[in-house]
Amino acid sequence: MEELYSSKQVADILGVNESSVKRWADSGDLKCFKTPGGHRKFNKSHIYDFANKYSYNIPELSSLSVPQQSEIPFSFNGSIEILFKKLLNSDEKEVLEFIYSFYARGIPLYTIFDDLIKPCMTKIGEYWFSGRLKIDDEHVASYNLMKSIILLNNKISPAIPNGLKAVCGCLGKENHEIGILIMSNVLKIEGWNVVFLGSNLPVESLSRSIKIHKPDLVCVSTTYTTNPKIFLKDMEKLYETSKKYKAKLILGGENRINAEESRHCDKRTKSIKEVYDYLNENFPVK
Ligand code: B12
Repeated sequence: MEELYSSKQVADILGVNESSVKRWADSGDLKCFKTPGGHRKFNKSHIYDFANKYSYNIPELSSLSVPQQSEIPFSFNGSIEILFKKLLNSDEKEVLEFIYSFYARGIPLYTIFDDLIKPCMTKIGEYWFSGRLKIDDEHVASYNLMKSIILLNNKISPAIPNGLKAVCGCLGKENHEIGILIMSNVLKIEGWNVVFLGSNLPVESLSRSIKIHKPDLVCVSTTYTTNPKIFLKDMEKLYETSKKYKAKLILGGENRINAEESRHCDKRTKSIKEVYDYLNENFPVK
């Protein structure tokens, strides 16, 4: 009997996220069969045709074993250094081409955001802190990055709308908005309807947005807090509002406040990879 592969298995073979496989299958780029229950199933020629057309380097598929995603994580080697220079010395189009080149080679978006962009910006922060970069350099880099992240969404065709809605923003006096921009773009690519509120939001405004839009998911990003007590109080209020409107609340970002922060949300994470896993579990694609 012909061996058929699930979306998850094909994702492991190609080294991409399962939702990308479902999106390509739905757009017809990756051929598949549908079971009577609506599940996508792939045979070897579906997978080989797609891999050849889009230059994915995949192992030979033996009939007995389905290869799992490589144990060895992808390494960006000198790419962080190259991106660092591009962010400071070139424009958003060059930055976009550079970032996109990894996506085109099949590197998952979450890996690009967590393991290339985030460490590169950390390096910019270290250079600023030690005086090797000035504030204007940091601003050039931040805006080049933000513009390229927005442009990236135009290059990646989003999944068919999944009927889910998210509200994304930063609480209080938070100016760091790149994390939440990334999060909202990831959701859009996954087919979500996203209300993007940006930085510096009073808790009342975020709560108001929840009441108006009645989202399934609320995402908040935190990097720097002038007053942790106020921040925690705001998170507590926001969590109450989210629960009242039956939305899940995710708090992301590098800020280390204290152990209490994870009590006022459904998920506390510092990575995009983790959020994919959380979304797959809590909002499975039909
Ligand atoms: C760019 C930058 C700025 C820019 C921000 C521009 C903008 N529009 O966003 C500007 C110039 C405004 C700025 C201002 C300040 N900054 Co600043 N800034 C940075 C820098 C260099 C990069 C931050 C960044 O964008 N990183 C890249 C993103 C992608 O990373 P990320 O946010 O962590 O997001 C990742 C994950 O955390 C996660 N994630 C994030 N959010 C979310 C949300 C959800 C829902 C999920 C699931 C995941 C998720 O996904 C992302 C991908 O992995 C950092 C350096 C660093 N180490 O981070 C300093 C840094 C954060 N800044 C710092 C400081 C001190 C400041 C200022 C106080 C400086 C000043 N004296 O004015 C102000 C604070 C302003 C304020 N009230 O917020 C310090 C903070 C130290 C601390 N924690 O106490 C840092 C660490 C620099 C340093 N080395 O000292 N900054």
